[in-house]
Amino acid sequence: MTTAESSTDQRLLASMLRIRMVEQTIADRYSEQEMRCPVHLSIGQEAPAAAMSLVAEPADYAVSTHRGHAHYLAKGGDLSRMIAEIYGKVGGCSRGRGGSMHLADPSVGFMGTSAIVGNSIPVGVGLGMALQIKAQPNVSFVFLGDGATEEGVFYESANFAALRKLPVIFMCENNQYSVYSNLEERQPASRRIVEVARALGVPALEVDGNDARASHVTVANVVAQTRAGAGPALIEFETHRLREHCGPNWDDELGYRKPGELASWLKRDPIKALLDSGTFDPEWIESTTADIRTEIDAAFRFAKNSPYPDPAELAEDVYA
Ligand SMILES: Cc1ncc(C[n+]2csc(CCOP(=O)(O)OP(=O)(O)O)c2C)c(N)n1
Repeated sequence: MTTAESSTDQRLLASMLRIRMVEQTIADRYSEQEMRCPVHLSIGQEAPAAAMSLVAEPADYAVSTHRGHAHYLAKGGDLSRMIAEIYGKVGGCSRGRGGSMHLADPSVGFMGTSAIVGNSIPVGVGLGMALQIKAQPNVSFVFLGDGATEEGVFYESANFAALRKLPVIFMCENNQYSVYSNLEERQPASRRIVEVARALGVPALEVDGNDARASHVTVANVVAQTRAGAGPALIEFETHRLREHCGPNWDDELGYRKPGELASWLKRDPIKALLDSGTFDPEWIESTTADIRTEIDAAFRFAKNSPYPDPAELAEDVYA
């Protein structure tokens, strides 16, 4: 079966499996000490990215955060160049200067990620404005976490997007945590992100962010409306990161999660959930995972074989 003939379920599963296997490989090889930048894995949070991957067009834009591997891959970013970037090599998508938190591939509309929480939000809104000025029927996806909605720049950006009816879709992955602090410790219980967005004039929807099908339907509907001129929207995906905030490990022993919380989210793993609720041909799963494994192995080979940037070029492209 060719990709074009694949069912929606297969495309969602293939996208999530690819993201998961890439990040799992990063986690497995991190202790080799060759990836010398911090990594923020989104293992457990693959569904929103996969949903976007089925809907986004190459001419759409996307920006993301420190936790951006999934979004880069889902928007069509080159895997080999992402791994080389994490290895700090010149073949990386930012020529080895940025590492995991500074991924960009403008050739597929993936315009960047940033380590500064909230920093990429106005960039994504600006990209939406550019699309509107050029009367292009495309959208700008702005991935952000629940923590980023606490930054002032979120309010200014959402307000401006609403005021100008910009084609911007705020993809808020609410994993409840900002590093080690639960949303309950950071915001009044009565305050909901969707309501904050609505109060700013941005229509907002909530969806189970571990349900890939529901996430896909929601993103598809919202994108269709935005392409038709409805203006911005926010989608809040309820989800959970299964690994530590920064790094390859599990961290339940730190005790900041509520007792039993991780275990309950493990049961709701988005890949497991889709596998359990769909009918997938085992041979298709086997060949799909084998293809992904081959692609990942080639990407790590490319990264390892790429040279480090020339120290003489250290000050090039630096703006201060
Ligand atoms: C402006 C700024 N403040 C604080 C930090 C430290 N910091 C890095 S990631 C993070 C948590 C962000 O949480 P969220 O936006 O929900 O994303 P998540 O890590 O959950 O994906 C914080 C506070 C930072 N990098 N930038």
